[in-house]
Amino acid sequence: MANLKIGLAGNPNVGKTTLFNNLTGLNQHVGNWPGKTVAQAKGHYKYNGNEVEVIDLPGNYALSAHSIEEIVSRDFIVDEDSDVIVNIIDAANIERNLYLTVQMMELGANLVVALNMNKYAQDKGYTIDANKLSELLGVPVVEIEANRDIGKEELLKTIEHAAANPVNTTERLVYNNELKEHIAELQAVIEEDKNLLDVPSSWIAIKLLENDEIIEEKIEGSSKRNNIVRETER
Ligand SMILES: Nc1nc2c(ncn2[C@@H]2O[C@H](COP(=O)(O)OP(=O)(O)O)[C@@H](O)[C@H]2O)c(=O)[nH]1
Ligand SMILES: [Mg+2]
Repeated sequence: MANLKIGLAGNPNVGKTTLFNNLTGLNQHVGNWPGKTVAQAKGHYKYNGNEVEVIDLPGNYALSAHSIEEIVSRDFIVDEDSDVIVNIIDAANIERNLYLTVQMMELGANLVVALNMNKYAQDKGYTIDANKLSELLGVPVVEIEANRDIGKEELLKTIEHAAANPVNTTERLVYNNELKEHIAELQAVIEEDKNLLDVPSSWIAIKLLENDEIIEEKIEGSSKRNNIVRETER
């Protein structure tokens, strides 16, 4: 029986499955997500006496629930009692990749960032300061090459440490005071409808301020919709 559970998350084509194969080797099997037509690859590895279950999440650019893959990934982060989400980032496309990272932080995911494709990024003229990135995000950042064993031991150690020392990443996000107040007030109104709270109210509030259509639709069905819309537009 696994005593730790981790998810591999990131944009498409960043090396999630390569890392999954590297970590789990032949100890893996593919099925479907319960009730979904999306393939789910699960595997496990042993490290330092821990049996770690690994789930290769679908590739996403966002987590708004615009596709079944986004819903699967979001639900995994929100509902499954995973210990760590390993966010694989393509170092050559860091800006685009960090959009998803911030979304996972909005959901409070206990993140470890695995910076992949570093060689490729360097060839393109980028140098990424992993320490600085870690400082800015408030989560560990490990440089890896998923198709070789580079950074693997460090990653395994960091995952183990993060599992034992979870970080509430939502608290690491810094908004300016005015926005923070607006989010808090909007959260209070959202929380009046308990039916909405299958995801964190802070996340719903942020999505509403981004005019996210899926979340707006969700609010349409709420008994508190008028108050919520008024507070959003204030
Ligand atoms: N150069 C390089 N290529 C990699 C690395 N990791 C993965 N790739 C390649 O990137 C492509 C996408 O990898 P894949 O694991 O399928 O990405 P996923 O969509 O995130 O699961 C494949 O062609 C991999 O061989 C790496 O560390 N370095
Ligand atoms: Mg893949």
